[in-house]
Amino acid sequence: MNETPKSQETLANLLNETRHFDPPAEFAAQATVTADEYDRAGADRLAFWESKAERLHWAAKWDRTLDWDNPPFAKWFVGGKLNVAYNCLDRHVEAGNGDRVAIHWEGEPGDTRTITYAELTSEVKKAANALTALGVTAGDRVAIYMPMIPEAAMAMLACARIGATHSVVFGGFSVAALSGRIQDADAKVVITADGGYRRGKPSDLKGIVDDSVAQCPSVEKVLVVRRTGSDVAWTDKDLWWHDVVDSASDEHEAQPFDAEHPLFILYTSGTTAKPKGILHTSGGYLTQASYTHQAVFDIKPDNDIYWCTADIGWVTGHSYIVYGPMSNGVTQVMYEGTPDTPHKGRFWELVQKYRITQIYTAPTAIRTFMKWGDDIPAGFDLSSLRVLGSVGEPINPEAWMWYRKHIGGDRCPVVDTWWQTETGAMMISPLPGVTSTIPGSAQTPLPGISADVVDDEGKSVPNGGGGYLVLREPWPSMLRTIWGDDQRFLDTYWSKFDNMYFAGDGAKRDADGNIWLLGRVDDVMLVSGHNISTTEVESALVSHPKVAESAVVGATDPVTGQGIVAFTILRGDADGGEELMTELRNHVAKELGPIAKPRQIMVVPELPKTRSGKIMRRLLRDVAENRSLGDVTTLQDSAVMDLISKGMSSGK
Ligand code: 6R9
Repeated sequence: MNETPKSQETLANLLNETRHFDPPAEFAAQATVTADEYDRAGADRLAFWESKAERLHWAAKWDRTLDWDNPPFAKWFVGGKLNVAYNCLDRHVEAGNGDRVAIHWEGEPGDTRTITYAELTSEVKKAANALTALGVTAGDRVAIYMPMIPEAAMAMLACARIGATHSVVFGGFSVAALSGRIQDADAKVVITADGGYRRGKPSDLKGIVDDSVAQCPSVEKVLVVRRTGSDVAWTDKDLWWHDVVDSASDEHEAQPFDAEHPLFILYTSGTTAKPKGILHTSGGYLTQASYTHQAVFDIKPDNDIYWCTADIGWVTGHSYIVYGPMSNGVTQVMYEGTPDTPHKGRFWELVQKYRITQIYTAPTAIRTFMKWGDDIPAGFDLSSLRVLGSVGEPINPEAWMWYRKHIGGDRCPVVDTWWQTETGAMMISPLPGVTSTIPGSAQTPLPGISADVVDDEGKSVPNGGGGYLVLREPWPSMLRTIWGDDQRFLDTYWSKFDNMYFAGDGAKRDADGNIWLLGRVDDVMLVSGHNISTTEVESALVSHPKVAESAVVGATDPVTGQGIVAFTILRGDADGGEELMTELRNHVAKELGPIAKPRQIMVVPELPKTRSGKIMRRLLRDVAENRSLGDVTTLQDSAVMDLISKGMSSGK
């Protein structure tokens, strides 16, 4: 009972996954990226990344690929100069592709806009001129607090074009979150809108900006896009976007900036502490965002219609709505609203309408679609789809299988992509034309990436072992520091192990060396001396046909140290009586072994999630241990916690 916990002690089940899916022969035959990329990257990693940097336009070539003289402070493509916005816009127009649609935008109420690369270039040039006229110069910070409208991407690209560093704050965050982020970055200008549509209602963005700016003396001007036409209060710092941008000149020559010029700051909230301003720079970031987007989605800009369902306020929106897709010159769909407005088939209606070829979404969305039922996607023509991507959390094997079957028609490769705000771009993922995919595993570091799973001492674990996910070598799109806090950068990521980046995620290797992500190490449970990952117990529950979604936490237990408590959403009309609870507990024991049998299973209507869809287990631990709730400011819907706590106290 009192054995010392070892990170390499693992449960067997996820490693026993025997299902795998080879890329279809026709897909492999036309794939943009082939198996030899791994060989080339393995033979000479820096030469490989140079060849990927060469996919971009450089005004001056670099003279050193990587400067790692002062680790962990990396410099990539040293001496090189480029303009990130030029790479995403003008060069496609100059290559004769100006008439290609850049964005098919769909508003939640059903209004649409179609914007070509030529039009987008011209709008961004105007916005760049307008920002310059407002006194924004290279190196200044600009906060962007916007709904999912094309102007959000235009604002980011206009900043990039003039070398201003953008800090996008998710348009659902509070005054406290927005003002804290504006202050931390000392932003000079805020770009926002009068509102945006979510679930049929206009959101109030401008009011939150007003209250935030009142606490932020650094802000000189606020630029407001008109989206909903709602009445908004007006201050002497405010300017309408349509007044200053529409009248600006559409002539603007992009100046090249240093490869290490700061491109953006993006705040990650972490669990409790002050948000960390993750700093990304230009040349290395764009190189990896662009290459991974092309390789992992098999992008063919002449034919594809790509759709990433993330919000622009998250890193996924930065790298896989703006910089990756636009540097590749592909056509994409951008959607303003929620998946159930006005009906639960909205996503699939969009796939059918635009003949979408690649979709990139999150496990939380996939599990929600599973819960809503197979017949909803079955009512739409999804035959245009070629590749299905997942990001944000470990994807349970059953959710992966559902995605493949009901969305991908058993035809499309599923790519589970592991990465973080800090990594800037994808790090571990199958390649759709190369990898034989396995449900639930992100599998293999991408070419040029050195990921590993290590034990407490930092030694690689053998196949079959588990431990911590680390990155052994610097990568082009790595964070450069935490804005204004180098020491915190060192402490958070580089102090646990020597010369390795600590990602904060637990992971395992299966018998063939495939990597399985097991969730944040803070969430790992310790039951009778055994480390058990929340992900594994959740996946075991989701593999039961009556369970749609589950979140598992360890609650203090006088006998076992921690006891496993599972919060579970049932599928369709399943009834959550005692009998089913016993069946589910036994199901987990059968799948994972008796040690993983939950002490208690609670049926709940919803789970607490962050606004980017990650389960907030910390709050469930508070409920399971009868504590008052900790910080709920990043919660998507705070009413959810009342529902869960009520169910708990009535013993349901
Ligand atoms: C891109 C993004 C990062 C954390 C990361 C991990 C989890 C993301 C995942 C995944 C398992 C995947 N995560 N992708 N876990 N499999 N494919 O989500 O960035 O918001 O910074 O979150 O998300 O725990 O450490 P970010």
